Amino acid sequence: MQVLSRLIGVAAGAFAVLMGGGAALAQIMGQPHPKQLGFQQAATPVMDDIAAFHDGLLIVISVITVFVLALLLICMVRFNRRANPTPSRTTHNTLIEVIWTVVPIMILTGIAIPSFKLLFYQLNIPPADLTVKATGNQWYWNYSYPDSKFDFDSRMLDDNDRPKQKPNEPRLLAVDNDIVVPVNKVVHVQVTADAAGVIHSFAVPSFGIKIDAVPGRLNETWFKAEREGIYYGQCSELCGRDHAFMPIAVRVVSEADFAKWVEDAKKKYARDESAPTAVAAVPAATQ
Ligand SMILES: [Cu+2]
Repeated sequence: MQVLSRLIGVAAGAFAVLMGGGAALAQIMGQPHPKQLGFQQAATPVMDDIAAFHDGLLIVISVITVFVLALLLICMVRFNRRANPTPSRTTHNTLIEVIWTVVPIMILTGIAIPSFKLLFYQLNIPPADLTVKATGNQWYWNYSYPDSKFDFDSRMLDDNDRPKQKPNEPRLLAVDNDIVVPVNKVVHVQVTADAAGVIHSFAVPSFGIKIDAVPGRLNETWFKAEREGIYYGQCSELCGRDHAFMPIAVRVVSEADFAKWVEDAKKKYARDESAPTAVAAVPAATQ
């Protein structure tokens, strides 16, 4: 299954390159495709494991469903009133009862062990190479790089701006300022929401991350993107009017490109420390 979805992903990517002809288009890895089956192509080890676990469960579910269906059909055909006019009065069979208790327990345990392993893998954050803080606002994201001391807003490009600024990027997913991270590095993501705002959710499907952004609370997750490219996600908590229009775009670049971007970003997003902040300038009563 996973191999198949990989092949479909690669084929779709190749098709996109042929049709679009742009290098920038080939870079777009994490987005939905028309007629997509299954998950978006995995870009992190966590998402690889989620996809493998999902595919394994699909096999278990299918076998159980076929087995139960077969039992039902046998009952319907062999034990209906016409085929079996005088039913047996059997009520208990110890061996069968033990089997139908023990086998499901074994199946559930077999599912639970890899499931917990995967949960711990997701939740135990390895030593981080980089920290990014994502703050959900109504209705855009703000990303802060505490190591480099800058932050910036990231807003969706509308139908006027996108064709001008990022024509190769998908509608409703392209943003003005991407999160930029280095490839093959552990990125620690702190997630919260504007204190006066509502709950959002930071989710990037091809990274296998989805975590609530709650006002007054700092949640955290991590990812290690293993391939360069642009990966999209969306706010995944119904957060109000423009919930559908606060996408997330993560650009995974080489380490050298990341260092260059950080230097540029420090200048581009520099703040005048002496200036009053926007929050302080607006009286609370007007909000
Ligand atoms: Cu939201």
